[in-house]
Amino acid sequence: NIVVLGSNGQIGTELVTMLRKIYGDDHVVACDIRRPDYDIKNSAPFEFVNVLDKEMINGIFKKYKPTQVYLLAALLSATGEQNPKLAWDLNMNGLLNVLDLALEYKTAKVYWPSSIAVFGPNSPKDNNSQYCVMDPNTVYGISKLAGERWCEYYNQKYGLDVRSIRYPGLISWKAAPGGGTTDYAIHIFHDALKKGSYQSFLNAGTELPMMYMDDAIRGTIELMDAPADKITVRSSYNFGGVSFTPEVLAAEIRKHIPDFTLSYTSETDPRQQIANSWPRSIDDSTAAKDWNWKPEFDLSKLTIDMLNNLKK
Ligand code: VAH
Repeated sequence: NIVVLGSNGQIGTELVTMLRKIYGDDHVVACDIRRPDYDIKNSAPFEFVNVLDKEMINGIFKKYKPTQVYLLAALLSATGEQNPKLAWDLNMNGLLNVLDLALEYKTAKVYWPSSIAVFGPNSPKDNNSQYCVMDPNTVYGISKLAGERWCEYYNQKYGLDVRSIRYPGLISWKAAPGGGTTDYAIHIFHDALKKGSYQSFLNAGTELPMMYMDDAIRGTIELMDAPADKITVRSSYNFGGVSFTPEVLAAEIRKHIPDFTLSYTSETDPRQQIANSWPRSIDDSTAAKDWNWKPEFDLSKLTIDMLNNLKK
């Protein structure tokens, strides 16, 4: 069995769908603190789980004896800044609960997502390598950097096969984003179709690494399927995707919606500070070397796919 904790999130929703395609509905247990209404009639296994409650997670490990566990539950960068203690508690203790139980139940593989948010104001701005200065100044980034250290520790000290990817901003249409700084790159598509215009909370020149969800999900599955001896990074793999600014994204949208207009919020949004602390681009050559990782969606392709699917 495969257990996905945080199955209702932007990533979890699509990861559960993909895992069920591969392993069969009944072998993938979706777990979250609430069940999405579209899912209620679904007969595939769902469990109410709060990852802060170690006893609840223990019950899931005991009941399903999972061979793989994906821990996706977290507060993201923007929401995390509104609730720093809960963000630290959920992101950190949720991970430690799962790492401990995975050891106890001898779970074969654990997956935990990190983020480019582990980089901070003094990190390089371009083509960041796996190992460089990392001084994250959001609770989310701090918890992801600390979490990476714990994942590597449990691998090296106890032999736990835990794997991780530093996702860029993820763009998708199936599930709503969860309070991130990069969510403008999702809202812009909805508004472009609905209103023909969008007001961005990040300013025109804010270049950030992004990735289409299809690539992120495929990369996650490829990493989890890679032979253990190919994995040379036990903190978290850089993923680069495609870097662009709101201005560049708007120009791409205009190729399909010619009179689309982009404006900017007048007062500075707290998410601008967060975005300013992150790099413009990431070097993911280690993932390319270790398991031939290669993203497929460039800006043009992801724009077409988003508009086509949101138009339906
Ligand atoms: C966020 N979407 O904005 C997430 C992600 C790199 C950004 O970690 O917080």
